[in-house]
Amino acid sequence: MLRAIPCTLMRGGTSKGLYFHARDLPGDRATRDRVLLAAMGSPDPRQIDGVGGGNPLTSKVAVIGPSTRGDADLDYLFLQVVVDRAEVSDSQNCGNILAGVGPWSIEHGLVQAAGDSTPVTIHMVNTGTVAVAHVPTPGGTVEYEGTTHIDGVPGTAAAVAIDFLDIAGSSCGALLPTGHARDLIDGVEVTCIDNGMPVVLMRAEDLGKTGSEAPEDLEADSALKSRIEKIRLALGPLMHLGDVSRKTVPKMCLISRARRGGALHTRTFIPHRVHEAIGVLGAVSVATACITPGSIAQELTDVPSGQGTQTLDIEHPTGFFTVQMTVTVDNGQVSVNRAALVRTARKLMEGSVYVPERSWSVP
Ligand code: NQM
Repeated sequence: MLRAIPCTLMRGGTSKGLYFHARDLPGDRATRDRVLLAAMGSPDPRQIDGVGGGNPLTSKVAVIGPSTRGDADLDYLFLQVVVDRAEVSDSQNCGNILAGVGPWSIEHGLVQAAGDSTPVTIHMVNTGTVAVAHVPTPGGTVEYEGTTHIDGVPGTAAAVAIDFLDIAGSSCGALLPTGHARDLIDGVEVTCIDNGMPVVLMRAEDLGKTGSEAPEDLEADSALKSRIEKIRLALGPLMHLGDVSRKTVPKMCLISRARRGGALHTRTFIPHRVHEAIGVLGAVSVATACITPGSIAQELTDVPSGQGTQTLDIEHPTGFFTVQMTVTVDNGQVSVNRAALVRTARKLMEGSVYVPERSWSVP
């Protein structure tokens, strides 16, 4: 017997996943995870028996429900369904899947459209932080089509502008989780930073790379991957993330000087596959590192670290990710009060995902 679960397949930014109403999933976490593994087809590198696309970027889930706090319109829990292991992780947030949450919530009656652009205040449950997404709603309905292009997605769509407020230390408790702007781990100088996403920056050249290698070439380098994983595991506890062997954070970012007029060039391990672009909150953390005194990013960028509003283009394998930040500097301490960026989203399919009835029954 198969059980039908209502959901929507959507592209959010450069990611894709299933969007569920919280009431449609089992309340028990272990059962919920079994159901999501069955829906996506994990564990299996091809996810052939499910709707996942065989890549972390297409094996994602948004669970959306009424807000549990007074300052938000709704709750958004992000779940990463691991492709090749029977694991579902809530250890990270996802700013790309976030781009579809506002449109989905308006279309599913959780938020009323208001004028040509509807602001939706979203409580991001994974990190306890808040984002405001501005959803185009001309004539009171969500508009997905438009003229905005984001790198990593062919064509154009309607812009969803997103503001992040006060996201420093979202998972690690502090912007610089180790207490320093740089650390030496396993002979490699790193900057650990969390402005929305825990990220470890490493100079590509310190690991014998130029920093502009193709993602598949980096993934094929098993010696490099082992070295990076060793550094990641050592930094987990120092970044207050504990044992990260089964977590999808921190992300590991190889940095080098900009090649195309941007602020910095990047290749990001998320953490075992290499991103075809860069994550949203990952990009915000990297942009923040560029203006953080003493970080290894600052010495590789020409971006000045000063007060006010700055726009940084982070270079990645398929283009640029533009982050606008409002910054204050106090006693040499940098604070990003607001980070703003633009994404697009698209509703792809709506209906039910079918899972074996046994995945829903508690063993
Ligand atoms: O950093 C990939 C993505 C992400 C996460 C990852 C993201 C973010 O591109 O906010 O969007 O780093 O796992 O969807």
